[in-house]
Amino acid sequence: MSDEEIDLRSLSDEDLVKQMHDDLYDGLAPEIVEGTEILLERGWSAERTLNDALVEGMRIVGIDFRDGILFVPEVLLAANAMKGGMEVLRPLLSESDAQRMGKVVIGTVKGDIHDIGKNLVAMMLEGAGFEVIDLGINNPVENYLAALDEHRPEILGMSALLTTTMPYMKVVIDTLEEQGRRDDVIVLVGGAPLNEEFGKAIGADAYCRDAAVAAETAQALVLARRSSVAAS
Ligand code: B1M
Repeated sequence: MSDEEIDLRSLSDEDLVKQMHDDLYDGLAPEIVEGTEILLERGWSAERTLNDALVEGMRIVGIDFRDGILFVPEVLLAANAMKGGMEVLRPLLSESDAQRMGKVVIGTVKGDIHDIGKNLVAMMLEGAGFEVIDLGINNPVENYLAALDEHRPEILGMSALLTTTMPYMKVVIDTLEEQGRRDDVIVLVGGAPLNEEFGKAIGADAYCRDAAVAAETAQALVLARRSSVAAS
């Protein structure tokens, strides 16, 4: 039976998830959308669907990309399929009963065009009660500064997926320091090549391992800042 003929609804949960990994690998967006919808209909949470079906599928793509088995055009198709699934999950991940927490300006740094993880973080922050201003990809420091002036957010979030672009986060933080504006905003950083130590070394307020941690950290740091202002 060819892939086109597989009836996704006839598969068990386990086989459907495996099939979705294959479909993501093959960049089949309509199948990923359908698979995502089926898992939700079967009672899977948005988080489980995201992690087990989509993020895990993209992890497999990443391994073969690294090993030279997949190339940029194929990975772009996989990314497009992943985004299709994320759009199905978006209303669930960003729906919020939480109190309004404030604003976040977020963007991928200069030289870097990866945006899937950043988009997920933006969705989860919305779900945590933040208004999110998404600057997109490839942002020079000027973009961040202009957005801070325009929106006066509580939080600045930066994403980088390349070891060659992650040092640019320090350029942004150093510029804030030089301009005497560093204390105006909580700076959160994330992306696959980063770690806790790097976050500390560049002077960020926190490194966030994933989108859920980013949302929790953003809430915790905003609440802590509010209570310290109230106490002073
Ligand atoms: Co790129 N790429 N890529 N790529 N790509 C990686 C990152 C790589 C690890 C692949 C590999 O070799 N295994 C490798 C980087 C190696 C390195 O520097 N260490 C790499 C490379 C080398 C490249 C190119 C240089 C390839 C080339 O042209 N020769 C090129 C660079 C382009 C550029 O940016 N200038 C390139 C291009 C691309 C595509 C355009 C084809 C595509 C991007 C499409 C898009 O994003 N719209 C792509 C993809 C898809 C990947 C992989 C396969 C998947 C990334 C992804 O979306 N992951 C990736 C391999 C991998 O990471 N396994 C790879 C899923 C996503 C949910 O996870 O982004 O980690 P992630 O986000 C997580 C956390 O990191 C965190 O939360 C997210 C959700 O839980 N997080 C944050 C992320 N940002 C945050 C911000 C925060 C907080 C948390 O702010 C507060």
